[in-house]
Amino acid sequence: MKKKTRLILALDVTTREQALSLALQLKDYFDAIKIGYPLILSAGLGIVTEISAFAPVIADLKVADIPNTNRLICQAVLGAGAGGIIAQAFPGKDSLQACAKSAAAHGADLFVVTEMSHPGAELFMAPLAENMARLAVEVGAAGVVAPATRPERIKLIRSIIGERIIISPGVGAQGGSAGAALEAGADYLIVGRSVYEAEDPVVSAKKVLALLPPA
Ligand code: OMP
Repeated sequence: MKKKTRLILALDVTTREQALSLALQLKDYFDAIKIGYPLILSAGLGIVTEISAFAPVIADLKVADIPNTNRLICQAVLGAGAGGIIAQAFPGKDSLQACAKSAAAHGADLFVVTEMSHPGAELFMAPLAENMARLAVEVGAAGVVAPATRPERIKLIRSIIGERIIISPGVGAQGGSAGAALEAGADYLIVGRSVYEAEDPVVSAKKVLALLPPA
């Protein structure tokens, strides 16, 4: 994933047609397109292959199983063409290592969730976020996911992971500020509904871009 716009599109739509139309219109405004359960379960794994043909795809499957199952999940989606995968750290080091190994075998990037962006994440995830970040470093992940809704947490995670990549959801629909997240240390912002649900998604993407502070 080359850093140009610093934006990642969360493509959480549920038909192949809508996904392809949005991806084609928006690909130049985003450095990658994130595809997760809503789209893959509706349109099939083939959508990963189709979109990967013209844009880098991050598979947001928040992989969180035993090592062997993690390996099978990663193989399926990375084999379909995704260049990145998001996994959870809480199942432990062996589980995360299985994802790291599979990512390395495919030349793909592993991103590890530290603490999620929604309010409920404060209960169980926030107290453990630093451990999750340390585990991401230990397994050699390319980067982590950290919340734009809590920029002070991005700063903390940055102090743990050094130069690794931070991708940060929660801008727009969840109320987070793009400028604050970038200033706190995020490398990329993940943006979904505020763009793909807009009356004109291209205009909305351009607006988000125009409001970003200089790189
Ligand atoms: P919007 O809230 O519509 O901009 O979308 C945010 C996207 O980021 C969705 O695809 C979420 O599933 C994802 N996400 C979060 O919102 N919070 C997190 O903590 C982690 C993710 C993620 O891993 O991408």
